[in-house]
Amino acid sequence: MLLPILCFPDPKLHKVAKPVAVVDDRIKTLVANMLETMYDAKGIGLAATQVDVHERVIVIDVSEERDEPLVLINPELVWTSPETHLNEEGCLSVPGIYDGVQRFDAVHVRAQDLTGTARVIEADELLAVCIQHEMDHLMGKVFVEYLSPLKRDRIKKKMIKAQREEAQQ
Ligand code: K2U
Ligand code: ZN
Repeated sequence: MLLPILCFPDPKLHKVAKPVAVVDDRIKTLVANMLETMYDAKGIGLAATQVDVHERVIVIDVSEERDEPLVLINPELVWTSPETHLNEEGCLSVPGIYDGVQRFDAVHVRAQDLTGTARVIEADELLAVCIQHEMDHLMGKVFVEYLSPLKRDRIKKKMIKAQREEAQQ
């Protein structure tokens, strides 16, 4: 089922997610709902924090065909490249806002999959950017926090205005 996505500046987006103790049916249902929600929202990634579940679960699909879902449970960065680059980012929790964020070019992430088996994923390009963006969400961080306070305040006002208008319709 589709899950509502929290919108910045909702304070719940800043909660720190807790590790998943057991990859059980509840987590499997959560992952299925997160994937459905991500595909419906045309996103290439979604963190549990964004659907107001504060546990360390991320779903990603950067494939062209939108048919290669990646599930990261209790992800942890085990290696980051020395090189970083600036990348234009968007966020399903900050609709309509795109701006540059500095990210590692490549990362290695250790995470459990839906069977609970841990493995290391070596990522570069868009997948590396997406993983870093989603892992920030689990730490309660939204990409607009990397921007200047001036830009961030402008975005906050814009989002509040948009949400107010939406409520009035
Ligand atoms: O809100 C989210 O976490 C989904 C993000 C994931 C993402 C952000 C920046 C860069 C890569 C991934 C996006 O809203 S998904 C939308 C999107 C689609 C293609 C390219 C960039 C962003
Ligand atoms: Zn996001």
